[in-house]
Amino acid sequence: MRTVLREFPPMFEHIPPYAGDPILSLNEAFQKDPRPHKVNLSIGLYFDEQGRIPMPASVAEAERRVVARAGSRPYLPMEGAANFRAAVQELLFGGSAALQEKRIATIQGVGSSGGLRVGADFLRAHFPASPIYLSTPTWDNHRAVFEGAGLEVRAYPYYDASTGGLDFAGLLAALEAAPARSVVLLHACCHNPTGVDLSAAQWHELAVLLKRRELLAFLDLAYQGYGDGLQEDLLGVKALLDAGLLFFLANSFSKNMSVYGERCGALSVVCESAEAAERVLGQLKFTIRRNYSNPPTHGGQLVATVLLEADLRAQWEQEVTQMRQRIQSMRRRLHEVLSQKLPGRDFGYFLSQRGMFSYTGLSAEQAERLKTEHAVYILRSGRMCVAGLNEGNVQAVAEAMATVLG
Ligand code: KET
Repeated sequence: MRTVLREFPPMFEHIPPYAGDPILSLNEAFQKDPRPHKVNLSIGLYFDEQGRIPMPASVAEAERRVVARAGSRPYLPMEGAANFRAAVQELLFGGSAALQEKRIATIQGVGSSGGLRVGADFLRAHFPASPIYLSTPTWDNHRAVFEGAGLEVRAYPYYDASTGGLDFAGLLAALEAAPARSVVLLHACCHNPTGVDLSAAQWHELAVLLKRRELLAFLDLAYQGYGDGLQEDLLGVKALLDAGLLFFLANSFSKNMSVYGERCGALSVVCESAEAAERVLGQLKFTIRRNYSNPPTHGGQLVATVLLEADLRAQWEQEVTQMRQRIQSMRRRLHEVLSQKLPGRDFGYFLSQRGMFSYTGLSAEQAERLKTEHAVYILRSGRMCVAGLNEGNVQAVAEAMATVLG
């Protein structure tokens, strides 16, 4: 008979508990809330009019085609599937000189989070003295990803609470003072959490500054199509390309194809020459190999099929338009009810902010009251996912907001 010893030499006593992630923890709390009328406006997920996470018809059909064609499953190359990478380059950089001249290194990521992390590891290794500047505020995980990779994280002003708009002068002043070769993280469109974006003229002015000050931009494009359109939302990318800048771009298909759990995204680096792009790609592969070796197959093939097969591409573009327009109509409904309930207050920011999120201006206490008294979940920062609203809940949510604001 073997006796099992129940006395273990302590090994993990020093491991601290995990405080949790502000977005994911709130989403988990929502799942456990038994109240039937609860509304989830916490995490950045697009819900349809019925409150479901949609399966776009284009993606469903792509999946049928992918499964029908699927055979053996060898490892993908470290940099991902060639068709996926080419399709992503065409979507993001189609028609540009950089693409024609083969100056762009693109790897398939594990969501855009994976692309951000691979880029962060690359920067840590090859730009060890460069700090990274993040907007105030930004997606919480930006700090975590870049700090986690060992980069020094600094901040630049972005949101002006007094206007609900952009502090462009503050942004320019901070970047003007940043040391050459600093990295600047920019939301390519639909800024998370504020919904406040740069205009075309502001992108242009920023690009000139980045170039003059020799700063390295790192764009995060997680909401392509949710602002003004798939092409229109590349305004910032195009401004940087036109200015002849070299930059990083992490992009995601989580939201615009509703493939969150498949972890689909990419990282692209625009370089000065085809030869430099080869070397950069090589070092990105090295980073991937020592992290997770190579990406998974399935999600990337869904994305590639939607992007490359003309019928599915056209259908997807329509589906993205519908998602965007539904969010915009929810913005108008929210604005309408709040303006009725609290006359004299200006809720115009709900209309001018773009993408999935609005920065409601609610305090952490007011957000807490929304949750405990009304079963409406928004982040403590006051960020609301407008894409969680529908005709069935928007009136109640707006009234609840008016109550806690009033
Ligand atoms: N960048 C930004 C700006 C972003 O908001 C998210 C996700 C990501 C990257 C990650 O995307 P992915 O491709 O799935 O790795 N944001 C939502 C979900 C989350 O926090 O993970 C959110 O802000 O709610």
